[in-house]
Order: sequence, then C-alpha cells, then structure tokens
Amino acid sequence: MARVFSGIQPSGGMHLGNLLGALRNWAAYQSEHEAVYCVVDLHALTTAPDPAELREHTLAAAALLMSAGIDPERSTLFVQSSVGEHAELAWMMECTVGFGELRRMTQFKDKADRSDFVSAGLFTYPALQAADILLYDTDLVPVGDDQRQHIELCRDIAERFNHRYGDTFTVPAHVIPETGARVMDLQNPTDKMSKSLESAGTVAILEEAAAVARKFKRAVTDSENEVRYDPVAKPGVSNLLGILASASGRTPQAVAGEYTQYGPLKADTADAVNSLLDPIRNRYAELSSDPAEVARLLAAGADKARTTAAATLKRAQTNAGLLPRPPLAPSS
Ligand code: AQP
Repeated sequence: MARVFSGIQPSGGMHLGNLLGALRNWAAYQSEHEAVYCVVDLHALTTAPDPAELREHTLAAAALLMSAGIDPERSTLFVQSSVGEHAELAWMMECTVGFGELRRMTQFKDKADRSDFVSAGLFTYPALQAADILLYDTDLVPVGDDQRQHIELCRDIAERFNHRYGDTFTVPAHVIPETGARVMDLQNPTDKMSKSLESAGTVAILEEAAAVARKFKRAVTDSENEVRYDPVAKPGVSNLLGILASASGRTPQAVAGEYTQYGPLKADTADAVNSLLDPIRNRYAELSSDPAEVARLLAAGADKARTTAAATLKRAQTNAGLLPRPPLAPSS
C-alpha cells in the first residue's frame, strides 16, 4: 500500500484554502493508502509564536484535523515535536541541500519580506520539511500548489543523499488537486488565502455561517458583468468559480456556464462552502471540549510514528558514516 504523508502548521485560524487544498484530500487518502499526518509545531517556531498560544493552537489543529475527517484509528496522526527524529534528520538534510537552492524558495522570499525578524529556521524550513517527509518512506505528499516548489526540492535532496550515500530514502511525489489547489483571498484575489495575512478576505473553517456568507457577499470581483473563468484577467470571479467547483466536485468552466451575474454566484458559493463547513464545525465543538482525549490520541499516534521514523533515521545515519549510538549509561 502506498504511503501518504502531509503536515500543517498550528498557526491558528485554519482556513478554506487549507481545507480545499489539503485536508479534504488527506481524509480521502485514508481508505486506500497508509496515511501519516502531522501537526508541524517545529515549523511554527520559525516565527516565534507566543508559547501558550502555540500549545493551544497545536491541540486545536489536531482537533480540527479529526473534525475534517482524519481518523486517528486509520491514520497515524501526531505532533512533530513529539518525534525527536524530525529535528535530528533535519540537520542531515541541511547538510544535503544547497544554500542557493534554499535562497530560490519563493515562500521564503514572500515571508521574509513580510517579517521584521527573519530567523535562520525560516530559511532552512524546507530542510526540516524534507526530514518530515523522508522519515516515513513517503510515496505521495498531498499539498496545495504553494508547496509544489518545496516538495520538488525534497525530491532533489532525497536523490542527492541517495547518490552520495547509497539507497536510503524513498523519493516522494507531490499530489496537487485539480481544483482548490490555490484558493485566493476574497479581498485581494491575487494573493493566496493565508493564515498569517489576517485579511478580511480569509474564510476560517470555524467561522460562523453568517460571517462566511457576508465575506462571500463582499468578495472583490471586477467592474465587468461577465461570468468567465480567467484567473489572470478576472482573478476575483475565477476564485469564486474555483471554490464553488471544488466544493461541488465540478470544473470551474462548467460552473461558469451556469451563471450570468455575480450576485447569485457569490450566494451559491457561500452556501456550498457552508455545507462543507457545517459538519466540521459541529464535530469540532464536540472534540474541542475534551482536550485530554485529543492529547491521548496524539500520544498514541506519536508512538506509531516513532517506529518508522527511528528505523529511517538509523539507516540514514549509518549510510552517512555516523557511528552507532552507544547505549545510555545506567544512572548512578
Ligand atoms: N490558499 C491556499 N489554497 C490551497 N491550499 C493551501 N494551503 C495553504 N494555503 C492554501 C495548503 O494547506 C496545507 C497546510 O498549509 P500550512 O499551514 O502548513 O502552510 P502554509 O502554506 O504556510 O499555510 P498558510 O495558511 O499560508 O499559513 P501561513 O500564512 O502561516 O503561511 C499545505 O498543503 C498548503 O499547500
């Protein structure tokens, strides 16, 4: 059975882009694949979040993944920092990736431009991400389009390591959905919808239905009056068509053929999105009332993850020439 791995940052306010670009597909993979999913809290440290908020957001992210259909019995669901092998393999990945390769990552450039303090961790983020993926002998990585460049770099890192030290890692492929891969901000439809932008055009998964409807009603379109799918010339309208297509399992072009005015398109998109979000919001209300149970499920997931991660790390260390780790001396 092919193995799938993906992760999400616990940066708070998970949004419609995360759902359509990633989470929905993660849930679908559970039936015919071995699925490993991770709340990547070490990645969140790159922007120095408040510690209490990070703890809260990590548990909330896990509860939200479960609410969106990730079943901890069928998948391995855990928190990245609970499995120490991620940070350990990341160093070996940093020694395998080139400085110039990291410098070309567009997400680093975007985030660095928006930050007062740019940590070295933000720069080496793709090396830790490669460790996350490669530790699990991953075949497929379902992600949104913004992660395409990182997963391609992860493939290059795996191939370089295998070339240097012999066959060590499975070389993974990304899987990017045909619709919903790049959900744009409703107010600035040339920017991707994002947790960190704090824009009125971001639709949070847990937002109330009425607020979601209002955001779609106010979505920026254009001064024409023609419903047509053309992301370059008509980014706002095309974003709405893409969202409605993704939420209803059609193509944006087919959806465009059903509308002649922007108002009904906005209203139907809001309804389709609320139908997707309703069951998630309801399940989240139940799960989030029992954080101890969420923590228990995550601990069981970390136990499962550790077995595979430890074997892969050991293989990588041995192949690279690191000595076997001596057993711990008995404590006096
Ligand atoms: N706008 C989007 N459209 C489609 N997919 C998206 N993803 C993120 N934004 C969109 C996908 O969601 C998964 C988890 O993302 P993440 O939180 O790990 O990283 P991110 O890309 O950094 O997400 P954000 O929301 O943009 O967070 P910030 O603002 O903190 O950077 C990934 O598969 C991603 O492709």
